Amino acid sequence: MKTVYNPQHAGHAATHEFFRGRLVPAFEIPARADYVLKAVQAAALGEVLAPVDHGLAPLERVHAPAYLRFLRGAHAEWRALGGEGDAFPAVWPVRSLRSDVEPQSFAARMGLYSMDSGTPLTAGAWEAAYWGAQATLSGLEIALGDERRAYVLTRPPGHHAGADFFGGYCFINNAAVAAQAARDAGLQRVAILDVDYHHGNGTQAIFYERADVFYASLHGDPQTEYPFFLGHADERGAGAGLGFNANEPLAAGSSNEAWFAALERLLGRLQVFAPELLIVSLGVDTYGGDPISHFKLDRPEFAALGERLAAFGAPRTLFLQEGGYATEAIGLNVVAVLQGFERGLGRAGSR
Ligand code: OKP
Ligand code: ZN
Repeated sequence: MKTVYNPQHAGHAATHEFFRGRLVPAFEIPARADYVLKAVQAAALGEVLAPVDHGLAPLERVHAPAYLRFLRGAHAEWRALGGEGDAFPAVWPVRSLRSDVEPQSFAARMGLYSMDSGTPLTAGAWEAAYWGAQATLSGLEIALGDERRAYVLTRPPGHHAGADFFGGYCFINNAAVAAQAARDAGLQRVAILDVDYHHGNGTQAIFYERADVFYASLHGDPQTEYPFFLGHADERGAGAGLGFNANEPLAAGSSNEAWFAALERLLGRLQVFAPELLIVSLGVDTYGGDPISHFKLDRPEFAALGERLAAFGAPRTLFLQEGGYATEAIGLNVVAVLQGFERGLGRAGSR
């Protein structure tokens, strides 16, 4: 399987994030991608390619142009105001406050365009996220071609980013950009399977009222797990999209048996949908050793996930890197999924 690697990720290097009222060392750090790249190369998974620039237009198909404009200039605005280091929001337009007027104040716009204070907006965040989306679009082209599959190695992740807000370490929603670009390229049915520990609230929201992109996720129950305010089982889509969203929230600490049973339920739904492209939001923070998550998967389970996704038999599959914070293990965990997938394909091919 070919990998598209986003080298601009390294410029997005937060030192700290807010956690329980204090600044703690950041979890979403450049070393994450460095370890995955090493593991991909050590396993000889396949060619590692650089992203091709597709411009802003495919990002604007998913994100509000005003949000993208804000994001591109945000860190410079913060510096101009005397802000030091990474930028953080401090005020949000919650219920009863207006979010339909874009204020002049930078502090106010930081809040308008974000969902939490846990996402450091670094000097390199825009470049890293922009090129992450370009890597995603480049990976999509490979998956839509003769290769039929690709892996996009990028950070920051994307699935919490909404049409007009950042949060949960995410700025540009790569899965949504890929799904929309695939639709624009003529595919009729696209499925996004989100196996990250956290519910992909941004991806769900972007496609919630659409029947052409099915969002399916299994994740830590939002009653106790981030992002807290979305990801419940009763969220099934709305309007034309009713029936095209599926959530499987699992209690923190759930067993691997429970996790795979939930995966089967989602794959059953997706089998009926019969997507022409399966996009996998591949977070490996479901790992037992993850410092911020509470599932128990390990190498054999990641390999089994990859094999199961090959057996699912989507005509085309695009793997996108999302979370995973046990830095030294995430390369091995990701490669276990991708090698499992390749093994599974080999088996299907020999049938
Ligand atoms: C992003 B992705 C831990 C706080 C957690 C948000 C977690 C975002 C996870 N100190 N803050 O889904 O892996
Ligand atoms: Zn996650």
